[in-house]
Amino acid sequence: MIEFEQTFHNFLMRHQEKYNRTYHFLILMDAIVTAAKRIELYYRTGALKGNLGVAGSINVHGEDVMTMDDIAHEIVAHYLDQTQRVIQVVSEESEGIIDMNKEGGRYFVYFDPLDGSSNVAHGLPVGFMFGIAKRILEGSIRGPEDFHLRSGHEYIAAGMFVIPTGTFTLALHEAGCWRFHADETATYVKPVRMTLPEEPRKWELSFNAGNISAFSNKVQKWINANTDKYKFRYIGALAGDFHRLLSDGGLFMYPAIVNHPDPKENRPQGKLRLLYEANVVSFMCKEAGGDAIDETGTPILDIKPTKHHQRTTLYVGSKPIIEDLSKALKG
Ligand code: AHM
Ligand code: MG
Repeated sequence: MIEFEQTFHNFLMRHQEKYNRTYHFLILMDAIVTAAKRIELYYRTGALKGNLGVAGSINVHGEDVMTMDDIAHEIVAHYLDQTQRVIQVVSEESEGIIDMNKEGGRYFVYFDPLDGSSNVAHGLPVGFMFGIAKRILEGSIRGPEDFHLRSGHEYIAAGMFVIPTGTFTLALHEAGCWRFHADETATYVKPVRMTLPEEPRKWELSFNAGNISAFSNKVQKWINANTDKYKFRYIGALAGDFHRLLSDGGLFMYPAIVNHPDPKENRPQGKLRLLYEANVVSFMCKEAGGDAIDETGTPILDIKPTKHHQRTTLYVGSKPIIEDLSKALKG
């Protein structure tokens, strides 16, 4: 007998039916998966075709190089627009908010089409990360759609592809965090529910250790008191680092840079972007039983964005570590 794995598409269809929802979300997710596969294809052959260079350089065919970031952005924006289900998107690679179907669309999509840019030149893991929020539908107590930027707790789903590994993880509002793998036909299959392990044996710490002396004194103190307890891992691409964390537990952080020897290099708001980086992993982490805060101890998902490319500090991972850090940061 042939053994069939459940496909992502079937998983999602059953999810929508179980919760009495429409198929519009299936159409949206189909576009996102199609875009991810196409980005993966470009990424795998990028070094050969000269697509992993910097903008302004010339590839092996003597053509101007479009950076992988631009290619990835164009792919995602194309497939999302085609669905006619998307109201607006915010992409890390576009300065402005991009309007799509403002009248008839149902979803807002916030995405970073190729996160982890320092890995690109090496062909090492990068991420395509996205968060999805929904239109205020007619009859809602909140009244008509006001196109405000959603906080993370208003997302209905968030996910990431770790490229080029063929893994896809999606969290659905109050319905868990699920991982899929691409099979031989490039179909995402075999849903596995991801729950952060309670047992601290495998917990890992993940942050750019080269920045330690530039962190605040409170953060440095916490690090000094805690690093010996855990293993340390850092891929340098949030999707890759967070992918490990979902299986092994622990903490990923990108603290504020406040003590840099060159004050111009300080980043008191942190480096990562709220809408399509921090919110995405924080939403997924919550669905996997974890938590996320910023450096003031505010839950990441509660932050009300005021700018679409807003940055935030980020501490995301196993609940006991986040609780401990929260005390240390507020103390
Ligand atoms: P990017 O959007 O320019 O790629 O920056 C985001 C990335 C994250 O994926 C990663 O966690 C972090 O920046 C790494 O930064 P650093 O090189 O400072 O450690
Ligand atoms: Mg990014």
